[in-house]
Amino acid sequence: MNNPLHITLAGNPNSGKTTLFNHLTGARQHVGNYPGVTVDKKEGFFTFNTNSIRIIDLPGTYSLTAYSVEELVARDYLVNEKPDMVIDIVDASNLERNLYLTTQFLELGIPLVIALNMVDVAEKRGIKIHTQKLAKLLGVPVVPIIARSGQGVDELFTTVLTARGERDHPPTLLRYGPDIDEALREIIPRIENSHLLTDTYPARWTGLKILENDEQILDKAQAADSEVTRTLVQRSETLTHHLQTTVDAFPEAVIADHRYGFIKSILRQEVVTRTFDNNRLYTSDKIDKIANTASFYLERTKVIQGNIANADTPGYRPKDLVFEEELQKSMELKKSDPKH
Ligand SMILES: Nc1nc2c(ncn2[C@@H]2O[C@H](COP(=O)(O)OP(=O)(O)OP(=O)(O)O)[C@@H](O)[C@H]2O)c(=O)[nH]1
Ligand SMILES: [Mg+2]
Repeated sequence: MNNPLHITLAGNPNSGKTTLFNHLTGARQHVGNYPGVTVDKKEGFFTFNTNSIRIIDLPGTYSLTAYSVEELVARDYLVNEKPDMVIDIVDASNLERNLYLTTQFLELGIPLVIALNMVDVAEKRGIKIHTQKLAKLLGVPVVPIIARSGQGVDELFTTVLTARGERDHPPTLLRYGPDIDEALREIIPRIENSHLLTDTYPARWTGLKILENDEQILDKAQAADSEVTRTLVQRSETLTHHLQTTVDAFPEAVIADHRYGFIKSILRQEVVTRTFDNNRLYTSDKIDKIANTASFYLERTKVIQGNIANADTPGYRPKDLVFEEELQKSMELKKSDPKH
């Protein structure tokens, strides 16, 4: 018998990954741990139209940085285990925020199908998403589903199998503004020519992560080829210095801004129609906003600890966040209507 097709469910916390996973696998699942960490690894098996499928439920994350163990587990799994297909579970009722992770899957160049979940919730809130338009603009198939009832799940797997059989599509390339794009143009050929981590990561991803000052990638690159890495870090430092003096921001913030810009530019193109007042803050949004705020506390602590711990390290670059601004952004508190 052929090896089962290896499919991975990935997405934001609370987007419905485990609901879909349970719907598909029923009792044919087991829970272990990812190597070396206490993060649950759920694995299960099922058959779809005579295809045996092995499916993994990844931990939920908002991003693919190296800041949390869940993010590291998720991205290490995707690049090391190279699933045949990744299903990105996107919460249709929180599209913009969920697509932030999607942009990073696109950057990672993994084979992707989007399951637009919770369309029932979105519909109740008067949100209609034009899935074909979204698919065309993102360059990946999008299938609406309701994981809780199983609606759309057959179509999702038919799409997954079709997409699996097609030739690789060129990756959707995001732009990050002239300064970062230019730095990438310079460093990507150096990464390719020296085969730096190219067995594991696309050269563009490695380049992006070096510019983002991603500790895990910097350590791996350093161990693989310290000489090439030194020149890449130098280029990254020049970029950081330039962005600090011109726009007072670190490259990772500029990159994040451009990811959101890409998402907004897509959503502006008649992808979403709203029929009700969207100025209400729903419970799940409130919980997520509080969770995001809590993670800023964590981030702030890490920034402080990192700065203290690394202050004597050669090449050390301090990082900072204006906490009040981040808190404000994170909460995005809506002003109440003066008529009320
Ligand atoms: N209405 C509705 N609720 C859903 C749907 N899918 C999932 N849910 C609910 O959403 C909540 C979160 O679902 P989970 O499956 O636990 O989400 P998850 O992505 O596994 O979350 P993490 O493991 O924290 O990353 C649960 O209460 C589900 O019952 C859906 O399509 N419609
Ligand atoms: Mg889960």
